[in-house]
Amino acid sequence: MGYRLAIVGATGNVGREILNILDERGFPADEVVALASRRSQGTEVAYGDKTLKTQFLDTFDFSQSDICLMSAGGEVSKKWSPKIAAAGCVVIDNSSAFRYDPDVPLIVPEVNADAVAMFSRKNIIANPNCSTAQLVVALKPLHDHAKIKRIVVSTYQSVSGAGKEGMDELFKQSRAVFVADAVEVNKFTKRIAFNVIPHIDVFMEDGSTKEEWKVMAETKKILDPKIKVTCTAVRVPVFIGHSEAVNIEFENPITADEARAILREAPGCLVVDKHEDGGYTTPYESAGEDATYISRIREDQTLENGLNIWVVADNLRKGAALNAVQIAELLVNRGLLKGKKAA
Ligand code: 11C
Repeated sequence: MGYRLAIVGATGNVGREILNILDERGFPADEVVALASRRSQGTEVAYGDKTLKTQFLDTFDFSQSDICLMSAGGEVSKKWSPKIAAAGCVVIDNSSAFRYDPDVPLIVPEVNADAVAMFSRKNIIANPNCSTAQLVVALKPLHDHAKIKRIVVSTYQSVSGAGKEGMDELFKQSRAVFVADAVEVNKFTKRIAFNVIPHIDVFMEDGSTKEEWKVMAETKKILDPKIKVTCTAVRVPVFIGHSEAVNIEFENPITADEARAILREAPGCLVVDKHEDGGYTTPYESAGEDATYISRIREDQTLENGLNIWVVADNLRKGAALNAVQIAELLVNRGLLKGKKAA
């Protein structure tokens, strides 16, 4: 028995990765349809050893689909997700359009799988921001053990978080620097090649950026509203893989050795933490991998119960496509799609 899937935004960074992951994990799909805007209609995308020709989103009949994996940006989601959901197709939405809606579950399966049950209120499930997904995978087992009071997060986010245009800009600017050409700035606010930019998404009234706000709001919604979160989000000249330096203050005592042992057993986590040259994970090594890597686990001597950790993951996979596919698997494994259009 399989399911009918529609992938909206199939030609983008995340859409292509969703198709790869569905194939890699052998998702039980009887049909996978790639959908895109009129501009990308007809573009071919790979799904395992098959090639799918993208169809036009606006004329597709979603009443025949079981799950729509939506990754075409907030505006497309706002317009289309409620219509698709009303046609009886469950939407797994990768944009921020519905994440903060109390009637929409925001799911990271390793952390709050049970919250998926409320999806039927709107037939929409939200996928978190990439920097939040990897963060909560690492925090959840530590929170269960020693109760987190406050976290201070600094992110080091790759350019693929800003889509293919972000990757193209880093590539073109790096080449321009090497051939002593003029460096053009289009996608980011300043040159990203051989630089870092402390600004992701729009500015909020209090001086923080929307990306920083998302990390705070989403961590609270997924993990625990009582945790205090402060974040500085920075774009770095890395193609794939977000990194985070996280300072954690706990209610109860926890040693670095205990944290290491807990994280070694935790779902989705992979501890690489040797106190020697190269005994940690960098974003380059995380690209193409599913795990959330945790390194540099150490006690913070300036706090009563404090730890520092370094968290790295492939932002296109755990931060987006993989998490979305894991949500689809959750729906299937819990029998939540039964009685719909399963063939
Ligand atoms: C970035 N985290 O790296 C962003 C991309 O809310 O899903 C994902 C934005 C989002 O630019």
